[in-house]
Amino acid sequence: MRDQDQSLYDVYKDYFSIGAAVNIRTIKSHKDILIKHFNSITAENEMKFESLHPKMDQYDFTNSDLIYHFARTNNMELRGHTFVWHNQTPNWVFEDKNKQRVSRETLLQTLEQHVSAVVYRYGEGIYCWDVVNEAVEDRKTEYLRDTKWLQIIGEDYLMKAFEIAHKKAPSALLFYNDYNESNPEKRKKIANLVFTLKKNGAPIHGVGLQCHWNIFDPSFDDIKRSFEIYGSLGLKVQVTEMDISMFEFSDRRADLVKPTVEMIEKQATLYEKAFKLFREYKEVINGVTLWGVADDENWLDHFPVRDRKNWPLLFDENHEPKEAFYRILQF
Ligand code: HAH
Repeated sequence: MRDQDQSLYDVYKDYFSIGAAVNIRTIKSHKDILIKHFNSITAENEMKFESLHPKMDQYDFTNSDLIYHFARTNNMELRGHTFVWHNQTPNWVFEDKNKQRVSRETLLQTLEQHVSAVVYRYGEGIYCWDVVNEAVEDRKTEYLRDTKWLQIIGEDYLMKAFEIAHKKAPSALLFYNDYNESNPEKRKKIANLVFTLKKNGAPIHGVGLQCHWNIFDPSFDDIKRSFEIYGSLGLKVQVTEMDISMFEFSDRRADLVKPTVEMIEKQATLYEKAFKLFREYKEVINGVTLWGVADDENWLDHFPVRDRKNWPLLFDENHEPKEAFYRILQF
């Protein structure tokens, strides 16, 4: 029988690394849990385009350096998140000084310079990158999300992004990353996208499945089928941003003070079943990352309902292990 004195990443050492999203506060406030239980980290925001490169002629590595040094000091893997995304990317990337849309060549050049500067700074200290994040449209009738990257560069922007990333970071593992990955319609599009990229010779090494789930959705059958599909593409698979919200996505209730016993049990059961499934896919899965450390600080406290508390992670508000933690530790 395992107990909380055991390290989560140590228990999983023959399977995959165990990661957490961190920020400049949690590398201090959650340091003890991170060092004991996690051997990989991802910067929640600090390595996004707007954080690293707020103005054309200005890079800011202050916060990303703190995260990089935390990983190095504690011998942890560091995932890079993210180069090409429709969010948290400053306007100057897409518009010139006169507010005119830049050309395809200019945007590709901007991306190349950005990737080059970031890789020059961190080199092999970042072992993999989410090269493109969330390029697939959620609406059933459309395929690629209508973004400025797509509008300005055209449909080959993903291929170009992977080529640039590979040219500048030849030893990094390169991922396509997305959410709603277990929704049958979207999953078909994501699998098709990465399969086509690979078939066309893109230097893509893996697919990142965000796995932002809740205790009602997706169904475990859909999750299982998704791993069968993604696991058969001939690429590495990573779970990149896992959490299990207590609320269905469209549920806007904001009156819950603490989760019920049933909610905690449902969450623990889903974490348990999911990690059992991940272990079965250990040949293709080379990393599982949670999108946070403990329930006292997590992005779902603000999203999609402002100021609504949520409890999606493995450790509680007092940094104590939750039922879900014990279930994934004991197998
Ligand atoms: C993710 N989007 C992003 O990849 C990550 O960078 C951010 O910090 C948080 C979540 C997920 C997402 C979602 O679950 C629902 C709607 C839009 C985006």
